[in-house]
Amino acid sequence: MGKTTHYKAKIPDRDGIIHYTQEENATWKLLIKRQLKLIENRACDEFLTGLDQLNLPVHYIPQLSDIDATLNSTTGWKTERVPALINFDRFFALLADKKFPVATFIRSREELDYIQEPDIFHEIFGHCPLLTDPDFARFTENYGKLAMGASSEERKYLARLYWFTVEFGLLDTPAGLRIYGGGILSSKQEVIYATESEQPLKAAFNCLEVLRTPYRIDVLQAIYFKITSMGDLSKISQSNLLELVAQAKALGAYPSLYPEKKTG
Ligand code: HBI
Ligand code: FE
Repeated sequence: MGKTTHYKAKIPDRDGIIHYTQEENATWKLLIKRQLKLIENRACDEFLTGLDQLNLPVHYIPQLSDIDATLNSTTGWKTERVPALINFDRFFALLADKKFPVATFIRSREELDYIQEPDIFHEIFGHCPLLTDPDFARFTENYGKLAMGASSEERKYLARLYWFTVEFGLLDTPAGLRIYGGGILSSKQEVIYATESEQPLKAAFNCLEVLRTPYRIDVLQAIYFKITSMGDLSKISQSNLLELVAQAKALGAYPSLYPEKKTG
């Protein structure tokens, strides 16, 4: 990992405060006001509860310490300021230590609708609300602990598990399909596409299937996997994942569902 970014990480002053420009705060305001409307009746209850608890500001980019206060009081998690995408070793070690990496830059207006790398809006709005949920938090921590000790070959498979849950997971509820994946919840286009388009496949979550399914990071997803409760995630992380990875490896990956070769 550790792909170079063209964004510049924002560094805190000696009091730990990150100073954002008016333009950067206005970008946050544009993004959060738009996303709050889009996720109505589409985000899962656990996400909405976490969003309420975080009580994110609308007019300016929050300080990580504000986010940490809520995460700490709910699940003992905290954020970890990072410059941008970080490599697998550091990423998994942070999750194992109940620390979620948050890049401190925010996307430019040119990339308002879609940014390939995770900026502060994706990480805070997309991921932090669910880190207040005990099941989701436990899954993420267990996932980090497991992936820390995994080989680079095994990590290729485990990245798919992260991708189809934490990033692009769907929840089948009695009230209908809801979103819990942060990659969807922070995306203007994908919130509607994932819940209303007939185009993507929406399969019941099956860990072995997920581990065999390649993905692409730069397009709308061709397939989503649906769990039926956040408790499913805890069970997944307590199953013998490395055994399933070995089975997935022996069975081989499914053909890519995308036209080109770039898959995860
Ligand atoms: N780094 N900062 C940051 N944020 C992420 O979400 C992230 C990362 N590095 C690796 C990574 N995600 C993915 O490869 C996961 O699928 C493992
Ligand atoms: Fe993410």
